[in-house]
Amino acid sequence: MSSISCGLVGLPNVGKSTLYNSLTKNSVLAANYPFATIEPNVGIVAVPDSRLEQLAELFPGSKIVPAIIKLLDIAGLVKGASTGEGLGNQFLSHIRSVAVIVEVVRTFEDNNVAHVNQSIDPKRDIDIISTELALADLDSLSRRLGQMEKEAKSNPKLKHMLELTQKAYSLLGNGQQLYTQLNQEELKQLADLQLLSTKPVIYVFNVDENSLNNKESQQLLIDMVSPSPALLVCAKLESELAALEDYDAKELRESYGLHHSGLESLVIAAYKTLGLQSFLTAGEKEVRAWTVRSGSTAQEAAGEIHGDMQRGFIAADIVGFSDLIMFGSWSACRSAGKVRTEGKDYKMQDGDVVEFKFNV
Ligand SMILES: Nc1nc2c(ncn2[C@@H]2O[C@H](COP(=O)(O)OP(=O)(O)OP(=O)(O)O)[C@@H](O)[C@H]2O)c(=O)[nH]1
Ligand SMILES: [Mg+2]
Repeated sequence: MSSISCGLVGLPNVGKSTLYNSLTKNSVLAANYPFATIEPNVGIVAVPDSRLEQLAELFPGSKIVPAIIKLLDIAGLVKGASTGEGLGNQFLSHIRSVAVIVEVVRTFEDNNVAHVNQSIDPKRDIDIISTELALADLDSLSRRLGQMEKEAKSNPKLKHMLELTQKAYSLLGNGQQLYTQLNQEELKQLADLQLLSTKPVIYVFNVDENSLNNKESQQLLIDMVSPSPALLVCAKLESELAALEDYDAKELRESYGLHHSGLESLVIAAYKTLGLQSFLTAGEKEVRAWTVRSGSTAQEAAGEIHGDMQRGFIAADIVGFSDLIMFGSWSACRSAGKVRTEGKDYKMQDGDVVEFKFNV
């Protein structure tokens, strides 16, 4: 869980790199992760969380360590990528490594920016990308299926897996997406096959500035991809905002009716899509946010911090974020009876501030 990765995918020239640059530059909280570029196109982005700044005020001198996500700027995909067109298979493998596909779709008009298919048509562009991903998966599935059919004859235990693989193959053949058509259990069983279409997709429509306020056209785009989540951003505006001081950026953003930064919107969507939540730790040294799956237990959460903490888990002292802010310190919360001691099976809640007790 320690770092989830989102891959920016889409046709060439739709604004992926513009968005990537502005999102990674915008990462103000990342001061302690000296905006690490792992490769030229992999960035570490701080998960915006205003609770950390509030907590840091209670612990003067503590440093803020945000949760992070990895963002990959993947080269543009073209029709025929699955058979090796463009950069072809090489970067399909980059997509295999991500937890969420962030598909950037162009709707902005600009005669100075060429469109690979000459016209603005988001539906067509989405279909091209889905088709390429599906073709790549059909290719790997058809190779797997031949082998599985043989193996299943001598090993009846494999029959279920064979049937599921056949089901995936026919869904893809019928133009369906595996992520939206299969249940969680089926997706888990298929995980080893590393299919592209089993990954959740968040659609990011790169719109004109003046469409940011147009609720009607926004709804059409949202409906186009529903039930998948969709965001509307203007990458050009995001890159202008990234160059401004926080206060000025906020003011300009609000003049467009936007209450969240592009990064915040993306992180909110990614957490929701992947079923993630945050818990917090706070002390003299650092205040820090950690990411876990919703429904994680206290013992699993401890493992996020250190394997020893999970293995030697004794208990978790927990105070709600707003109680800690209201009472101002752990000891004041203790005296007020706001600190609960929970055992290993306690289900973590978003915004729990935790001190783990453990044996090594
Ligand atoms: N008008 C306008 N131009 C944009 C916007 N976003 C990106 N562009 C321009 O579109 C061109 C392509 O943008 P990139 O971000 O490089 O596109 P890309 O998707 O990374 O392209 P590839 O890496 O080739 O796949 C650049 O000239 C950008 O300045 C936008 O929101 N509005
Ligand atoms: Mg690019």
